[in-house]
Formats: sequence, C-alpha cells, structure tokens
Amino acid sequence: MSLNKRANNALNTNSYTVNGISQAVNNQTLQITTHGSDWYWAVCAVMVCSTFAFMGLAVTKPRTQRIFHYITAAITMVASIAYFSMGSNLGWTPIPVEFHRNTPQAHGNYREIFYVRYIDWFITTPLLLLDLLLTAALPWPTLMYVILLDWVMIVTGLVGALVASGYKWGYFAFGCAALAYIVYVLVFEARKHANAMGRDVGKAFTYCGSLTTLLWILYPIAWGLCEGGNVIHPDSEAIFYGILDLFAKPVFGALLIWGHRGIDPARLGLHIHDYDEKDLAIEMKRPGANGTNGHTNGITNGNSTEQTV
Ligand code: RET
Repeated sequence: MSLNKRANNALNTNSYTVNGISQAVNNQTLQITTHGSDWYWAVCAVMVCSTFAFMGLAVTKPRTQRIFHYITAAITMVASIAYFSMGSNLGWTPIPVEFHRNTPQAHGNYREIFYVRYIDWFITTPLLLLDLLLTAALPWPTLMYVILLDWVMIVTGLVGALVASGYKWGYFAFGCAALAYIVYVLVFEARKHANAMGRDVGKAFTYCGSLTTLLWILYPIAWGLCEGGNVIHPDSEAIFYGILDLFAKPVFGALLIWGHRGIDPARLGLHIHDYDEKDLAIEMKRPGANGTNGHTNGITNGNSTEQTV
C-alpha cells in the first residue's frame, strides 16, 4: 500500500472573495498560510483522538459514574469541529484593523477574525467550569452565576474582536472584569469547598483549578496581541491559541478524569439514578409505588449541596 502525501488545499478551496477577488491574493486581508492551516488540522486530530479516549474511558464505568467523562468528551468533541473549521479556512470574517502595521507579521488593512473560536468557547468554557465546580461541589446558584459571567466574557470578547474602532477595548475591559470574578471564585470559594469535601477531592481540584487559572489568564493576552492589537501574524495566533486550547481541553480533561478515579460522584452530591440500581429496583417493586417515587422532582434529602441529576 502506498501512502501519497496530499497537499493542503484548504486556502484555495475556501478562500474569502469579495467581488470575485481573493482577499488573500490582493493582500488586503492578513490571514493564515498553509502552515497555520496544517497546525489547525493537527490540533483537530488531537481533539478527535481525545474525544474517543474520554468516551472509551466512560464506557468502562457504570452509567452512574460517567458524568465527568461525558462533560470532558463533549468539550473536545466541540473543539474538534471548531478546529476542523479553522483548518479548512472557514468560520472567519475580515475586520478592518485598528492598528496598521507595516511588518511582515501584521500587514494589510483587514485581519481575519475566527468567530468560530468564540462559538466553540461559548459552548466549551461553561462545560470546563461545570467540570471544576461540580468537583468542588459548589452550590448551584454560584455555579450558574459563574457560567453567566463566563458567557459575558466570551460574548464581549467576540463583539470586541468584530469591532473595528478602539471601542473594542471597552468590550475587552468588560470581559476582563468577568474573568477576574471567575478567577476569584476558583481560587477562593471553590478551592475552600473542594478541600472540605476530602483530601482526594481537594487534590483533584487544586491540580485542575490551578492549571485553569494560569491558562485562562493567558487568553486575554493572546487576544490583545491578535484580534485586539494586530501585533502577531494569524499563523502565530493559531499556535498561541492552539497551545492554550490543547492544555485547557485534552490535558485538563485527562488530569480531571485521573483525579476523579477514586471519587464517587455521589460524594459530591451528584446522586445519579439508573434502572438497575439496587435500592431503586427495590423501591420500584414496593406496593403502591407508581414508578416515580420522588426521583423526578429534583428534591433530595436535607444536604444543601445535593443535586439530583
Ligand atoms: C477574551 C477576550 C475578552 C477578555 C477575556 C477573554 C478571555 C477568554 C478566555 C477563554 C478561555 C477559553 C478556553 C478555551 C478552551 O479550550 C474572550 C479572550 C478575559 C479565558 C479555556
């Protein structure tokens, strides 16, 4: 069998044209080269393999113990599609640059802005937070509020990236304020809560929470150099965001699942029921039981951190 090396033709196939003129060819828009596209494909491949690995690990567990595997696999699955889009030179739009630079790294009147990146983050960052905050067993109102602020951060980042004038930095400032609150919850409230759940939970949270805090602070720096300040080339942007995403998704996910290896989700208040569960089966056979027997209303016993899923 012979393996023929095929050239990456995504840039020609999916070039952005205005009135029939390719924007890459007329040199107006600063966009990725084939190297950037190749890198996006490579990251896509890692995301796909990680998704299969996390799903493979999930099926080795009983259904009641798979919640963190499912959340983590969903994260890399969504990222696979975003990276497929970016590798194919799709999911972007040209935006006039605020800062015109005459360097080879950042020439052109327009810059390609990958809005698909933000669609990915809009879906996956709340899932990452869910992974972390469920590990810490934080009360659900705090969890919901942190996710709301996370959406504020991502949407302001997207809007700022699509704005041509200096007003983009206003959106950026709102996004940074939202990130500051998220980091506060992770570093103080959630860490304290996780430690109170036991040494193993505290350890799993500390590893994954520290990695997340460090990485998430680097994203606005990347934004400032790419979408915001137009300082670095879109190929370098691909590498910067790509490395961050690889650590924030597959590496984070592997660490989290490893940290959860000896932890029953029920200890975190996540009582998940299955039809072949022993206690539930006995309860269902009880005379007069109607099959719902209190498991459908989401209310469990007096423990305030309990959540019925
Ligand atoms: C933006 C710009 C606006 C200000 C801030 C930002 C932060 C983004 C972050 C993104 C995290 C993404 C992750 C992706 C996972 O793969 C939107 C860049 C603060 C923190 C973890």
